[in-house]
Order: sequence, then C-alpha cells, then structure tokens
Amino acid sequence: MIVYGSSMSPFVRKVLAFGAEKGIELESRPLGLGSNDPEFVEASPFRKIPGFRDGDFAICDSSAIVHYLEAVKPEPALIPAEARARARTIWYEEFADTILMACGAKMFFNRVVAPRFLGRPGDLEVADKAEAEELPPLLDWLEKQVPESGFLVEDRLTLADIAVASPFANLGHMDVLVCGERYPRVTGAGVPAEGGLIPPFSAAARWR
Ligand SMILES: N[C@@H](CCC(=O)N[C@@H](CS)C(=O)NCC(=O)O)C(=O)O
Repeated sequence: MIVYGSSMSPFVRKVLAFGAEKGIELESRPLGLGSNDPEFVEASPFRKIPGFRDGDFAICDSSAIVHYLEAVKPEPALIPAEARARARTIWYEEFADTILMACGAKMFFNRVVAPRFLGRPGDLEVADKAEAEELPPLLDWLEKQVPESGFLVEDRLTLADIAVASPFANLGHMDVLVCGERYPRVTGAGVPAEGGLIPPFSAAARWR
C-alpha cells in the first residue's frame, strides 16, 4: 500500500502512524504540495495530501484512508466499536482535522511552508496571532478532556490520540513548546509513565 505526500503534513502523519500502530506496511512517497504525478492525481483529484493506493484501489483524505485500513485489518482495533466511544473518537479526529489544524496551519504555513517550500515570506503576524490567541483556548479545552490514563477514549490508544497528537509534531518543528506545568495531561508531564497525550503516540514517533 502506498501513501502519497510528505509526513510533514499532519494528515499524512496521521495515516502513517495509524498504519504503523496497526502493523500495516505502508510505502511512503513524499510528494511535494500540488504534485502533478499522475498516480497521485488519480488518487487525489484535488491534489491534497495524503493520497493512497492499494493495488487498483486509489483514494484520498486521511479519514477515508484510516477507515479503509481499519476495515482491511481490523486488529488491533483503533476505532472503537462501542457506539459512544466510536462517536467520541470521530469527534476528536474532527477536532484535530478542522479546529486544531485551522490554528496550526496559520502557524505552520506562514512560518515554515511559505518560506521554505514556496520561496516566499509568510505572514508572521497571522502566525503569531494564532499562537497567542487561538491556540491557548484549544489547549485549555484539551487539557480537561485527557483522562488520567492519558488516552482520550477507552483508556487505550485509538485514532483519537493519533489524530490529536499528529499536529503537535508540527508545533515541535516550529519550536513551539506546550507548557508542561499548565498542560500536564496534554504534554504528559506530571502523569504516570504512559500517561499524557504524546507518549502513547511515541510508537509512531519516527513519522515526526
Ligand atoms: N481533509 C483532508 C485534508 C488534506 C489537506 O488539506 N492536506 C494539505 C496539506 S496539510 C494539502 O494537501 N494542501 C494543499 C492544497 O490544499 O492544495 C485530509 O484529511 O486528508
């Protein structure tokens, strides 16, 4: 199975980490943004990453891809079967993909993507404003959601943790450190060894 797109993208990273946790071998093809590679475009007609291929089956969108992987290899289950746990898992994924990423993209695009990959300066005011005003309320909310176990749903690793942890790697790439004192549950500081949101994700840390 092939995953198209750089693992610098939180959406690509989510898919690669999900596959790694399930023990599915995924070949990473780290295409740049907007690539015209025909195999990639067949999988992702609007050229967003990740794209995905399993033989003659091609699809895009990280959520569609992880649901495909869960269906082709049900064990270990990373999307809970129980109704409420499943709904909460999908909500956390949605929170990560839309709400957390809306803030993170303003920071990462303007500080990293524009200057390093598009050869033009980013709007640093937009990035700074997002970090100062948008990020703290999201972290405040998240801190209250993480249970003592450190796992968001069912006290075990699920898609919820992988999806929410994935954009945090991009904060790391920008040297933005989440305060361990203010956010002990989110950062994993001050909770037992396997606790916190980031450590359970460490098995897939190579995708950071
Ligand atoms: N909902 C999509 C979002 C994918 C997405 O927006 N990827 C970004 C990179 S982080 C992208 O390809 N941007 C390029 C573009 O929009 O042209 C998913 O979950 O895969």
